Amino acid sequence: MQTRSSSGLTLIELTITLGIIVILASVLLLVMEIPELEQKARDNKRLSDIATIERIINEYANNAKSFPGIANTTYASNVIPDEEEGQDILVSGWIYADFTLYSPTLPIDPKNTDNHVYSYRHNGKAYEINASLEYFDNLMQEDNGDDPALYEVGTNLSIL
Ligand SMILES: [Ca+2]
Repeated sequence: MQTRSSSGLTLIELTITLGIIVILASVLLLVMEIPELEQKARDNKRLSDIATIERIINEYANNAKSFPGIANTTYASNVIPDEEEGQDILVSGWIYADFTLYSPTLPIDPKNTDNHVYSYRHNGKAYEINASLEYFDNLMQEDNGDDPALYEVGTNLSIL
């Protein structure tokens, strides 16, 4: 016959109860971390996309001897530019240029809303690309750009 402890629980029952509490606590912690993990994942994609866009712009500029897009025009990844009349070029993404030699697509922000877009502008001499990060605030503050709320890369970070 099994003897009961003074509290009414056997050691096995106590162990199982503690085990269940530990599992529930772990699941709760994991669920609480999911939004943060998703923000991190989107930011990692943004950092990789911006590096890709920078590569495409540099390859285009090296070949064409001019930066892609119309000078002093801001392009955003949530707006596809119209192919303008009289200009017979294939617009292959959100920057008004033909990138087919350099990339099949031009990356867009994983959210691609007004608050989270990639943007690009050049002035004929230099260019800047921006992204809005959700998690890595330090990268936006330490990129030497003029806006601490944007992740800025390029050859002149005061164009945008
Ligand atoms: Ca800037």
